[in-house]
Amino acid sequence: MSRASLPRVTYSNTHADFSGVHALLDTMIPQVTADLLGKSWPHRIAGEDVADGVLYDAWSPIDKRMLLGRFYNGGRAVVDQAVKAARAAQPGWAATPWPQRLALIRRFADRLEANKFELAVACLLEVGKSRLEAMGEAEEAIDLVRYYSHQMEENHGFVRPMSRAFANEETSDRLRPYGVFGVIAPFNFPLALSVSMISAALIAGNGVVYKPSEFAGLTGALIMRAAEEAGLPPGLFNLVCGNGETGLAMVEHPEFDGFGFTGSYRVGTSILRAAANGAYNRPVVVEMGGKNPTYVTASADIVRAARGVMRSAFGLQGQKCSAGSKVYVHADVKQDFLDTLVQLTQTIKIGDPADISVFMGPLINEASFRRFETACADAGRDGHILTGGKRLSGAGYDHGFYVEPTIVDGLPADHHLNKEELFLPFLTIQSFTDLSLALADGNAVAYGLTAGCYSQDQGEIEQFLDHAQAGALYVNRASGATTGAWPGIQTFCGWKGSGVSGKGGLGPYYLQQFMREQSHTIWRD
Ligand code: UN1
Repeated sequence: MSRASLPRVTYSNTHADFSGVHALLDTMIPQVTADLLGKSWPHRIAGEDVADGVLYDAWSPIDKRMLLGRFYNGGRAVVDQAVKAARAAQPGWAATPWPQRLALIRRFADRLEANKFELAVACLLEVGKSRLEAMGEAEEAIDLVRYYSHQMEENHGFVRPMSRAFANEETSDRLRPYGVFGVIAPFNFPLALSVSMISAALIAGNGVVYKPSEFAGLTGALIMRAAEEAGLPPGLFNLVCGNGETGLAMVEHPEFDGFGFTGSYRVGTSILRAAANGAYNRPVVVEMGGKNPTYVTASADIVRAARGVMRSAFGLQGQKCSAGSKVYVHADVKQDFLDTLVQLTQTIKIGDPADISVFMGPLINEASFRRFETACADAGRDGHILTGGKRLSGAGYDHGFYVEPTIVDGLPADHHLNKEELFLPFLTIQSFTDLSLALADGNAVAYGLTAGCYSQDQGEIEQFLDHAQAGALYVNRASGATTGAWPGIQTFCGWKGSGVSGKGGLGPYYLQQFMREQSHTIWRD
């Protein structure tokens, strides 16, 4: 089968035949390991390598002896150089008619597509994603660029004629780029979330300085390479690697006109505050965490509910802001649901994600592993661990951060494990008899990203859709209770602590956030 005729992996087409994709991955995984790992990756500024800063080694969470690559922790001087390069290139880009900009951006999507197996394998090795999570993400990144490009076109470049106050007065409304955006991306979806922010900023006519997560520099460098292959003007899009200090140097630099950030609530909030510290407040397009509930009512299809909850709680080891981290189950079906869910969870294969049968790879790092240990200790003390709770050891596990998917019952409703985002394969269970009280409790968290419901009762479904306080709601989805949003299909909008602007990625109002409005009124005698 040719590459082009292989089925595309999305997060939700779980029943498709991916044997051809796996056969190609069987050859790509060793090839990418041999070709790409262990190299030094300098920053890329104005189309040039810049080897500046303290060099650090990045190791794979799959096996800490596997050197992913060497990256430079960028300091203030490098950030300054990158923002100046972007400032120099951006006016020309903004002045380029938007259809021409789109032609180049679409070449970027084509390059991502041509390299998608390499990108997915890099993501698998770097972040420890399963094969299908990694392929799904590569496909999502491609679709994001194409979807936002389509939005630009559908909105005619966001220039529209307005009403006339006088016959000889002509007014138009237009959205214009801000200038240069600093894009700070997370480790968990290093392709899709990076590309989402980068492409939206560029399509809108901005320049970009992009900092991938310090745990995802390799995928970051490959995104940069795809953009260069597409022929984006040098300096318009620059890559600066580094840790939180580098991110801080970006948000403290006065020459950025705005920021795109996806990551934790804590860091997102600090960026919102820092961005207000310059001569004036600057825009920040933020997407932050989640504590996403699923409601399983007495009328639910229990097998479907258990499958959807398992996939959303434990896919990518629970390290998604969309992960389903708490379940409210009706008391009448609680035992049946838990029996099914626990049994299904115990069949999960954990290990090296290069293995075709593995569903859960490792946690990203030691800090996550410590958080898991603390959460399990608290859960054992204050509730009952139904399954999981331990680190895996022995052959294949000792050199990575492998833990068991964990389900906990019996915690008090206001326990911190029911309220805080953990970013771990850790699911808490609460039971209810009154759906309205369950919804009120599910809403009583600082986040509002996604929520799920399993029910065969139309009244219950409507109650869920009317009252759940989250940006993406899913009903009766077997492929995922709270995860699996796709560009142009499900908008990913953070309510409350999960976002700020009330508009989300993947949807029709995202691109506009990288532009500012201007009204042109011209009097013609
Ligand atoms: C994330 O959850 O961190 O909806 C990003 C999903 C994917 C990834 C979202 N589009 O699950």
